[in-house]
Amino acid sequence: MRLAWALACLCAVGCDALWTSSLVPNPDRCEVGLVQCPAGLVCDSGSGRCTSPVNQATAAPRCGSPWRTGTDPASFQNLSLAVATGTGADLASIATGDLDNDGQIDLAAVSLNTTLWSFRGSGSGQFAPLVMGSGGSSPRMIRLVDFNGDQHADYLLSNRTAKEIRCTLAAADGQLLSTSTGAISGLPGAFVVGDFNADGAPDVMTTQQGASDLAVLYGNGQGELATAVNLASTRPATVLAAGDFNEDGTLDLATLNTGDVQLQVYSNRGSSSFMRQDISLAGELYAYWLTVADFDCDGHLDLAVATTGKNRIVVLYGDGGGRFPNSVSVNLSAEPRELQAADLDGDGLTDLVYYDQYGDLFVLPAAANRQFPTAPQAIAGPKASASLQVADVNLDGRADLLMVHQYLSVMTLLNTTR
Ligand SMILES: [Ca+2]
Ligand SMILES: [Ca+2]
Ligand SMILES: [Ca+2]
Ligand SMILES: [Ca+2]
Repeated sequence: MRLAWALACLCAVGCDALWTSSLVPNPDRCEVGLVQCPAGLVCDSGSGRCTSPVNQATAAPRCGSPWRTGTDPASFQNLSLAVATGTGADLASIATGDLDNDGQIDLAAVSLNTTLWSFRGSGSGQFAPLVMGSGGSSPRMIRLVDFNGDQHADYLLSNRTAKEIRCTLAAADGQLLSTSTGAISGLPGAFVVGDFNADGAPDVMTTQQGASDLAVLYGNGQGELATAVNLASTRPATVLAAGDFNEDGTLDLATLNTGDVQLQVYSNRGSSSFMRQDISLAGELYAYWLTVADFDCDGHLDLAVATTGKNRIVVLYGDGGGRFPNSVSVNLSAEPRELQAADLDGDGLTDLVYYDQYGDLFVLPAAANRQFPTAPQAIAGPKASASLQVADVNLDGRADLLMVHQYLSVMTLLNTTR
């Protein structure tokens, strides 16, 4: 942890560097807990660079140097965290972030009975209870993002029965402070956080069931969200991912609606204007999930889409101009569900991880030249039921996995790849 492996893989990105703390400090280089960043910046553990809190959440994933010492497939150690949710109160969503600003990754979870829990990370992959509070009516999704720029994460929530996005500020010790809400026209489904108007403060892009399909809520940097702006000419969506696909410096959006055979890419033209591009998934039946990363190390963001019916993962390679002219598809053994990207086997290339309709987890390792030479590799252990996340919870430079297990507990899979 102290030396070479202190760099983390977070937010579905690959590690891009391997160095030790003995190197000459570079002003924009950092290591979580070891080399501090200047005031106002935070250490992006994925890249090892000091960055604004907003850009940390949306920085383009990169390919990087290998960190493994052998050639074995990715392997994991199971750690289970029981969460007392109460009868019938399924865990709905989990999120990671540093709530108490101690440099360790903390965990938050919400269940359908309105309860919000947070857990303090020990740095070893274990979590201890930190705070319990209300997540509002029937929480659906939670994310941890610093919404008021005080260097520690706040709670961002959507609910199944309220036409709003909630932001609950956290104190320096993770305790819940004030809650503000941003009104939207329909019920929120998925949302994604990013700086869509490039003012340095994080914003929220959300779906709205039963209303104009997508809306953006601009953050004021103080922990408040402005009333939503409905986007014109959008399509229904169930999964959102953000990235600068045309490399013009503005954050764009990719969406899919589960069951469609196409996805949408929205190029951000500023002033809440987004130009829609429909991308047909030729030869597929139903799109289910998507994630964003640079899978072929050409510096351009790509899209990975999980499809059902024919049960495949389709990787669409971006050209850096907002188009995705080439693709590769991989056959799976069962229907995929949630899909995430990270370098899980430590070879420097960004891999895919997903769970299927049975809850079984698989890693699909990437190789050079857009190859996926092996079939998806099953990860032995408990089954996943929701909210698959990637974070380096023990800060050893290896991307770990977190997920809801049987709607009752949070399963952490520590990456033990050598
Ligand atoms: Ca852009
Ligand atoms: Ca690429
Ligand atoms: Ca890899
Ligand atoms: Ca780790």
